[in-house]
Amino acid sequence: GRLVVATHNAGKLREIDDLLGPYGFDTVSAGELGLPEPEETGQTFEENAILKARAAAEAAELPALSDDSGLAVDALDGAPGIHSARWAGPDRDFARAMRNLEEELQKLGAIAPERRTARFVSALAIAWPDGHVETVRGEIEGTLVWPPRGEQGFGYDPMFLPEGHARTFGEMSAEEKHGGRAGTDTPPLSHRARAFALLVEAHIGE
Ligand code: ITT
Repeated sequence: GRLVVATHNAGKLREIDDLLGPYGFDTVSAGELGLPEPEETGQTFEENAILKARAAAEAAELPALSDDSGLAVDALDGAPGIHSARWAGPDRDFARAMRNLEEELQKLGAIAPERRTARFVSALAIAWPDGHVETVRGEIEGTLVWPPRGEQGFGYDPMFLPEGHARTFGEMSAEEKHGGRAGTDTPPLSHRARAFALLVEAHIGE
């Protein structure tokens, strides 16, 4: 059936469309529908994901899938976390956001990889026009490198080296960042792909 992908972030939209590919949804983005961006007033990834999915489902009168995500840095007590997009300013300048992040780490003397641990978090929410909503969460652990490496992906990807891997998300193709498809023997890799696998298991099915 028809499904609204409730995001205005082009990088995310590409990944979600990829991940949804095998399930035969007829997707339309919040941007294409001209839906407004609700204010993200929640205190958690899940609360913000729910706000976005519900707003889109009600406005479009269709089921809607949203993602609220971010980078939680241990040395910064979980910052930027739910504020990850806002750290990039109104013009969404992630080169600057990454420089700011590195400056904060330098101030703390966080040079050794053990002091530069972080995780990406993705909360996905799927909401129906009647207000019913389900959420799942995926996470991936890694360390932050400097300087950033790679031109692929989006946001903080060039700084994020996933645990057990030699290349940053910025150096990985979309396929490699996703890892295995839901239902295959290879496990999902990225926070978003991991959350998506849980969503498929619990709420989309095959
Ligand atoms: P929507 O709310 O319209 O979906 P947004 O960019 O405002 O778009 P968020 O509030 O969830 O979305 O912010 C998440 C930010 O975290 C995003 O802008 C990226 O900077 C970062 N982020 C999330 N997932 C990421 C990923 O897979 N790779 C790199 N950065 C990521």
